[in-house]
Amino acid sequence: MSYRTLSEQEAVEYARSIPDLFPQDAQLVSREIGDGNLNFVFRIQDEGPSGRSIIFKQALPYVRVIGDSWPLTLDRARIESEALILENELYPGSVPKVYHHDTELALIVMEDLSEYQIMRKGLVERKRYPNFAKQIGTFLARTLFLTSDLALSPVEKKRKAASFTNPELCNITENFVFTYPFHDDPSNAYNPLLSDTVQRIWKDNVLKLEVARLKEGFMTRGQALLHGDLHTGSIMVTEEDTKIIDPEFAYYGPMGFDIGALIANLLLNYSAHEGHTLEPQEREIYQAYLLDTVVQVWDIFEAEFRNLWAEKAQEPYAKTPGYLDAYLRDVLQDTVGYAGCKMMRRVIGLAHVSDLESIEDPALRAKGEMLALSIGQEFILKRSTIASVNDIIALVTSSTVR
Ligand code: SR1
Ligand code: MG
Repeated sequence: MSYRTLSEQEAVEYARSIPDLFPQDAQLVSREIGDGNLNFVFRIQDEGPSGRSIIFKQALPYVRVIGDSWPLTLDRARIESEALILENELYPGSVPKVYHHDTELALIVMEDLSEYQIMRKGLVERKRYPNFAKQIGTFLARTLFLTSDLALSPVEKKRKAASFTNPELCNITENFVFTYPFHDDPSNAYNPLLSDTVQRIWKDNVLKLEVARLKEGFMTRGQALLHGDLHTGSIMVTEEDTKIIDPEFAYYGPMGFDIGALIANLLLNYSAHEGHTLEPQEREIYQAYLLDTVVQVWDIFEAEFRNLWAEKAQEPYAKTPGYLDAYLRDVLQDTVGYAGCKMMRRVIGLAHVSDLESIEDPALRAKGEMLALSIGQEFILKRSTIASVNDIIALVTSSTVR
């Protein structure tokens, strides 16, 4: 079948055609539930006794949030399905199961995680996830280490990098994360109360030089297979479990980009709490929980990465004294720099986050947004001074609105 976007009814017919997915007498209903920037997402459910449900994710040939003026490759569905399958091999159970992939229709049929919640929504409701740091820290260590030159032969790694070449999705990140928010671009959309601050950022050539260096790293440093868009909207959680979804931006890039994306989004929630109407004590307690989560994520990532290095490193220099420490320090400093860019783009650029957008009063929202911009700038400018995760926390807590 050549490419066409599926209607809800066509999605049902397609689901019936996949062997063993539903019982023969299933009473299937389908609903388009996608609220992301790029794709269609259908939930297809048997209203009969099995009660079974699955997810269809279909890529559109353009950026959904922009429209057909920004065409976008359908190959991202292949990349996403191959990344999910590989991530499940590297850390079983960390991603939804893939049941079927149709290259022509750019369609992935996968496990429905309806008992899970998008983590961003949970954080806006100030929920806590006791196992999250352990699970995501392990996911990061395993997926990054095990796809890098540290664990694979150089030939195998380059073959993987070639099959995950993802130019059009990288181009979105290059523009919407690294370029447009730092220039007066028509795609930007920021709170008018931030106007003076944003104008100052656009004129800050010291900051822009550092963003240019970080962008260059994103474009040229193929260290490991990244998820590529690891914000808290790409993570689904229950109180016990974590699943990572949506790796359509996967490509070979700098490890710190994934860890930085995650930390940025925890800190966007932290910043948003400056603007939410709350008892000061309640705010402080939740912000402390978020900072503690950042520390735990890094600590678990580092501990797992060190274990993997000791057990599985193939690189001949792996036993050279000082190499592991130097490697991790570079990843940490990249993490901080990329976290800074990711925080700033969500305030100035096209794509915002509900952590901040759920604050209705623009003046209160500006408090959170200003803090996010302040932390972001500190991270970008001071990343080379960072030697431990506690240094990151010190930069956050010393950041004030400026
Ligand atoms: C123009 S698309 C904006 C963003 O949506 C995705 O989730 C990525 O973060 C992308 O940058
Ligand atoms: Mg996504």
